[in-house]
Order: sequence, then structure tokens, then C-alpha cells
Amino acid sequence: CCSQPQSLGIIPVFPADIMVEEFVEHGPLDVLLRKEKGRISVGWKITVAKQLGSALSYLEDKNLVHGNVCAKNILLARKGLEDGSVPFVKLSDPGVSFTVLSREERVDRIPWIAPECIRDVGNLSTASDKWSFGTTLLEICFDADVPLKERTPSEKERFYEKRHRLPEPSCRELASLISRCLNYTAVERPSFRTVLRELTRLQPHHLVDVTSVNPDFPVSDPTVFQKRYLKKIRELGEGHFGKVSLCCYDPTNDGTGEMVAVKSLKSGSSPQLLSSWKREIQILKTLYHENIVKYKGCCSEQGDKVVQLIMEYVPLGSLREFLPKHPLSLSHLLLFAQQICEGMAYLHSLHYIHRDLAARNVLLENEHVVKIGDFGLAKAVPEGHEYYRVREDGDSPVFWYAPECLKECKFYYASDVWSFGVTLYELLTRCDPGSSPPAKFLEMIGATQGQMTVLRLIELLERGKRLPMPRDCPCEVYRLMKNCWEAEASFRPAFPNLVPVLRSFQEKYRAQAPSVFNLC
Ligand code: ACK
Repeated sequence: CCSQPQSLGIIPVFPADIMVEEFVEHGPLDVLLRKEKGRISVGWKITVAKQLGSALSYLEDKNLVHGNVCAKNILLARKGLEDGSVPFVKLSDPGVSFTVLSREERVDRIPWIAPECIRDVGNLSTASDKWSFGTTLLEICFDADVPLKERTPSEKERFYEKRHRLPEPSCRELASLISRCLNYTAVERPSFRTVLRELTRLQPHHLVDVTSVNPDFPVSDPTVFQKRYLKKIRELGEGHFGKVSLCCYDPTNDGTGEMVAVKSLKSGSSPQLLSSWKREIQILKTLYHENIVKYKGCCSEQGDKVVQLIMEYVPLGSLREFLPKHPLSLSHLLLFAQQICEGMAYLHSLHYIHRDLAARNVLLENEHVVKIGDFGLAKAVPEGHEYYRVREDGDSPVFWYAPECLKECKFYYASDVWSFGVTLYELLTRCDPGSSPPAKFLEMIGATQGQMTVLRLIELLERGKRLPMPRDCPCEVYRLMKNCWEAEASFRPAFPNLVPVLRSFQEKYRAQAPSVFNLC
């Protein structure tokens, strides 16, 4: 097909990982659209759309799926911007194979990727190319101003989950064609032959400006929750900023609502608390990981003031509540420990320190998945620093803290590793209240109060004392805890290194003890 770059072969001297393609002189379409913003005619855009439709119709006839249709992958052989000339585009190769994309990478491709491919790469088909074509048409209409580009991964995912619609151009014929391509039901999308026929029928001189957004279809924001549709089911507990409640969000009021966890900010909160609250929301918004609780949106009142943070509801509650009632096998506990490390490694890779890692803040999604669930004390580490210095006196969970946090209010990435060691201890004691870190430390230092507790705790840790080995805990697992409790922060392991160690322990102990996981 003349609208696709010619593949000239594969260089034989190397393993087959270099492909030589024809050179397409004027580069990607998105770059040109951005550069010439506002200066490109409707006729030019329709011509490009038709050429793209023609290339995709060719692939459709051959039963071939492209998998990555977007303006970046359309190359200009001729710009056609001068009077009397026409553009000529070629669809480029899709890049890395679709099947190797991680879920995060697939979510990153929203809104080009078809919704069915988020759930399962196996759903990729010609119908998915039709969705991507619809988004690419929008890109062309709006001069490469991509819808949802400022959105975080969880916001993007939610956009699809809630089946929201992308903005439409004011031109009715084009809007109708795009919206049929962007149909959430894959089989209802039109064939590329139909697309091509309709595009050919469009008369550029009859079209109004395609670059403007149709004001009759304002794009609703799926991350904005209306307070009146939030129905409280029950309270889940008390968080850093106020209550956490289970609510049903049901805007259509027909029983099809979704369960969400709602964190509310205490009324009359201090400016300090307000700024930590805003920080928690900002941090949570940017996170997207299997083992971190997902942000869904906010609910505002009194102007812009965000008073409620809406998160996914993690049904089985925290490990601290769950474990004492449901005895799990050792390998099962180690699986959870590994997942906590995976979530923490991700958090650290984004330069955040959690500062409050503890079993009470780890939530259980189902019998196989835990999620780190509270970011009330999380802080971004400033560029070029290895630690965060606390300025305000927070409600510090002292018994989970490393000596440098207690002594100097300095939080290193390795301070989270210390807290992970304490969390691992909690897991191995199955969160038995009698063996909790506060109970055990207070046994060692005697009953004290306030600042005295912290001073005695520092003294105890400096004498090399640590939490005892939990009952039935293998020595090597206790040794790992103690590694996390090295006095010198730089001697502690890093989260990415803990993951394979915990995986190997798990395999070892899985062979020895059958899972006794029982939710009843
Ligand atoms: O131990 P829990 O049952 O689990 O009680 C605490 C309480 O709210 C205060 O943090 C619970 N909680 C917090 N976030 C969520 C969530 N997203 N889903 C379910 N429960 C949650 C936590």
C-alpha cells in the first residue's frame, strides 16, 4: 500500500533486531500539527484522514492489526502546505510489540488504546485500530492537542472505566464519525471501508472549523464526585486527617453505583494539616501501581476547597484488623511482604518517602493482593537530596521509626526500609496485639510518656536492642528484619533488592507448609 513506509529488509549481520525502512522526509504528523497550529486548512486535514483511512482499510482487508495508530506514527512524505499541493502521509510501524506492554504502559496509551485492550492484550483486533483511528482524527482536528494529556494514569483508567466520552469537534459529520469509532462496544465500530466512504463524502468547503470543540458536549470529569450522590454506608475508621467512610457513589440513583472509600478532612483543620492533606492528594494522584491504593477523585465544596478524597474501596480492610482473625501460612505472609516491597520500590522510584509504613496502613484487596493504603505522611524528596527533613511536629508513629528519624527528624529512603522491617515483624506475629511493636518496646523501656518515650527508645536502639524474633519465625527471615534495622542507614537493603529475597523465601516455605488461608 503506497500509504505505508516500505520495509526494505533486515540487516543480516545482527540478530534480527534492526529493521531498515524508507526515509520519510518530513517526519511525524503530530510535530507538524503542533508547529503549524491554527494554520492548517480543513481540506488538508480531511485529505490526511482519508489517506490514513485508506492505509487502515488495506490492513483490514488483509486481516492485519496495526496496534499503535496515532499521529506520532504517521509520517509526512509531502507536507502539501503550499497552495495547489496536497499532503501525502504514510502510516509507520507500530514500534514494540503490543503483547509485551505492561499494564502501566497500556494505561499510558489512553486515549489511543482501545478500552478492551487495557484489560487484556489478547483483545487487540482491527476493531481496536478503529478506536485508535477515532482518537487520531481528534488529534488531527485539534492540532495534536491530545485529550487527557494532563491526566494521571489512575484518572485515565477511570475515564475508560466510567465510559466517558472524549471532546468532539464542532463539525457534526466528523463528530458523528469519530464518536462511532470511539464506541466502547468494539463490534459496533464502523469498518474502515465505511469510514473511508464517509470521509470521501465530506466536502471540506461545507465544513465549519473542525479545530473547535463542540460546546454542546462538555467533557465531564470522572474524577469530580458530587457530594449529593455519595451515600454513606458505614465508617471504616479514623485516618490522619479525619474519618474514612465506605460510601456508594450512585449519580444515576438506580442501584448501579460503585463502592468507594472516602477520606474526609476534619472541619476547622489547621493550615499545616490542610497542606499535608493537599500533598497526600497530589501524591496519590500520580501513583499507579498494583500494590498501591488507587485514587479515584475528589469532592469539593465551598469553592475550590477539596474536602473529600475518593479512593478505591479495598474490601478486606487493613492487615492489622485482618491477620489476627485469619491465620495465614508463612509463605502467604511472605507474599504480602514481597508486594509491600514492590509498592515501596515504585514509590521510591518516584522520589517519595512514605514515612508511615505499618501493617495498619496495608490494605487487603483479596487473598492474593495487598495495597499500601495511606499516604498522609508521605513526602516528596527534593531533587538532589537523599532525605527529607521534617519541619513540623507530626503525629509520629515512633515505634516504626529508624534512629535517624527519632534523633534528627531526617527521613531517608532507608528509613522506610526500617519501617518495613517492623511491618514484616507485625506480619510474622500475625498482628497479635500482645506482641505489637509498641507493646514489645514498652516492655523493654518501661512505661513512660511523651518525649521521654522517644528518648528511652533512642537509647535502647543505640544499645543495639531490637524487637524479638516472632514465634515460629525462621532465622533467615528474622535476619532479614534485622538487616532492615541496621543502625547505619546505608547498610540497610533497598526495596528492589528485597523483592527477590522474599520471593525465594516464599517458594522455600510454600513447599513446607500448605496455605491455611481461610476467609470464613
Ligand atoms: O483497619 P481498617 O479496617 O482499614 O481501618 C482503617 C481506617 O480506614 C482508617 O485508615 C480503613 N481504610 C482506609 N482506606 C481504606 C480503603 N481504601 N478501603 C478500605 N478501607 C480503608 C483502614
